[in-house]
Amino acid sequence: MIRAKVVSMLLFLALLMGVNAMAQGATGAPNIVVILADDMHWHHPGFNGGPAETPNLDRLASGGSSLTQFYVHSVCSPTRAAFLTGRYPFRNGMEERSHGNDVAGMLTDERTLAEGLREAGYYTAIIGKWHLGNWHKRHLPMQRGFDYQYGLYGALIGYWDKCRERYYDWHRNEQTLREEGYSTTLIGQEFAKVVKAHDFKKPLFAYVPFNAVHGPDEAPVDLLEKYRALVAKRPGEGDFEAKKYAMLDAMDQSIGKMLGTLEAKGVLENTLIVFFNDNGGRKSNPPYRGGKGENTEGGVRVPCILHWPGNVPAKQKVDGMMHVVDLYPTLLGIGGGSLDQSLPIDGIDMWDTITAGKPSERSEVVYSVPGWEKADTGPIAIRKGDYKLLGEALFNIEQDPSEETDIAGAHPEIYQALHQRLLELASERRIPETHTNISKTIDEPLLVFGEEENANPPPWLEPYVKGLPPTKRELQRAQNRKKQDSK
Ligand SMILES: [Ca+2]
Repeated sequence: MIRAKVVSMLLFLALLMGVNAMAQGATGAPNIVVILADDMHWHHPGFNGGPAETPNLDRLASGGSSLTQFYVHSVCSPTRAAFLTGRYPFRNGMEERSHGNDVAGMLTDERTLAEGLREAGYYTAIIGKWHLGNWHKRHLPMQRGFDYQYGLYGALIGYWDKCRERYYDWHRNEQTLREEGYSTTLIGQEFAKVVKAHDFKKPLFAYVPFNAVHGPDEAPVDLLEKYRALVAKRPGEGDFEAKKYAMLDAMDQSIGKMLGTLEAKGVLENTLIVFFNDNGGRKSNPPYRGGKGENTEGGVRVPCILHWPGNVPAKQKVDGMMHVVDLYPTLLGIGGGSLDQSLPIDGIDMWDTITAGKPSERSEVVYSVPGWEKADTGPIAIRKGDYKLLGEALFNIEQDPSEETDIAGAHPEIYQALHQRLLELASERRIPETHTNISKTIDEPLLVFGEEENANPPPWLEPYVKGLPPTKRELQRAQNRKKQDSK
């Protein structure tokens, strides 16, 4: 009897280990899911005390570690390029945003995190917003290390119509995709589909950059009504906040679907989930000053959460200074990838800082380097230790995180040294690709992003984009013409 019990227990253990080995994949590396928010305000999600209902993000935050000094760049493309290459935008050609109607993209000799993880045995998928070049094939995700692609190449699409102005921007595996629905919901659904279909003998790297809560401010009606009722009771808030809360709530619901799918597939326990925001929100980001497009803390200091039960401590705050470039070596390290590459890496592997209390080795963060007038990374800015040079001002971030007191006059030597350092870095800049309007490079009309897709558009596309209601810009133009005519 006892022996039978022991045998059945051993069998059970073997089975458990087998299941575990399967969940871990053949390489033993965890799945890595990186979820990115777009233009989220620091103080909007529940885990930062905000009124938007974000139970799923709150669950990740309380079950994982939160980085309290995690820095990005002040707008979309520079942050995304830094994340995927481990290198600052002044090196990878993405100081200037990839604009909507634009042929330029991230320099093609850069190695991406997706390439590194694929080399290490991962299946790599991007589900969401790319924004590192939306025209030439060489810039698109499937040429930059991703086995699977879904979502938009650029930015600013309508959440329902998937168009920026009258340019369509929704694709699966680099084919133009007609799909009804709200993009935030669709991204969560697509992730679920990919996870359900995936054989986890191979670990999964899924990069899931939502276009929420970036403009245009479009939210599902039921959520909008809910938050309009809420902001009516909150002095100083109005429709802007109601829409942003509603869009964030919708994103959180999609994240809930993602977590549920990983759980149902039995792989959540062996999945490292990273959540961060690409730049500060457009309005205010208290307790920090400023927001999107600025190098004040409100523009570049964003929430970052890591969640992997049993491997990343729960309910922990990690205060060491980090920059988004650090995720590249950190995630490659966890995934068993190589850091052997010709281009030098700015990132530092922060795994022991996040999980084992090791002090952060990062002493410098570079936000914006002088000498490139079209850079979208904002006024020159660099931080070294506690001090941050921001344009003509100097702040002690440790003592004055809200950047209220300019101490440049009191510390001319620090001010000079930081300027000098920025000039040194400027001499290391790599020249980006030339930004040119796509329409100037083609004879046929621009209907959809992706050069090959536009050359062979599906039959439904032209009537679809022509049938859309007038855009804000078109209405503006019509109004201007009217004014001209009446003169
Ligand atoms: Ca953004």
